[in-house]
Amino acid sequence: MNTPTVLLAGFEPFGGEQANPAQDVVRALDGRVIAGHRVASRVLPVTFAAAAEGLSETIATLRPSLAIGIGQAGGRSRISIERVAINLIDARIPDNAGVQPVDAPVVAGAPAAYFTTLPVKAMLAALHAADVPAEASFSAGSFVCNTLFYALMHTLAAHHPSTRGGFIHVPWLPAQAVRHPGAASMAIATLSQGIAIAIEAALMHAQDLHAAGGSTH
Ligand code: PCA
Repeated sequence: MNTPTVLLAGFEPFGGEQANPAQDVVRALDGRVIAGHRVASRVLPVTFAAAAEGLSETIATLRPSLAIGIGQAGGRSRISIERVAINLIDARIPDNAGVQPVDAPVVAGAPAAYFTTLPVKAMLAALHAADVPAEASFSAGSFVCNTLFYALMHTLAAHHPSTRGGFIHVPWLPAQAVRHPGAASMAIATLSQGIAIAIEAALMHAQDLHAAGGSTH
């Protein structure tokens, strides 16, 4: 029998940056076996047109147990597990193809939002137990990451209800934060360890923990 799979999709650099921690971390974990599942990584272009292209085919081929997108959220200080994907694009900057949609849907006529199907609280507990800074987030923004997250959850809901999916935003790398005084960063070793722990916790918890969370933002 084939080893079950976890699909991990991370983005190329964008917005004038030379690196993207999301690209580095998915490459670092490609092929890694976590809780009996092999990680299959993909690096995605930061464009509205292509980010979700081929997503349904990849999922139909790999039939992953989990599908997780990873993106850079410059300025955030912790690994941020996203809870909600919204059906809205409102681009603060142009994407890597120079396209900057304003107030457009990701999928016309589709639901306003989807919740992640990852066990967020269990993943946070595992990360904190390993001393990795992590938080839950209620907004993945309205740029390309949210578009991928929404397209992923829409595809899973329609065609692959047994595959759980979600999105994780990550801080800048230290080399990027050098040019952003005052901004937090996370070293690639901590980030790789953290994403591996998050995947393991998701695989080990079919049900999420009942633990208080929430925030004022
Ligand atoms: N972060 C961007 C898009 C690509 C990435 O890594 C975002 O948060 O939308």
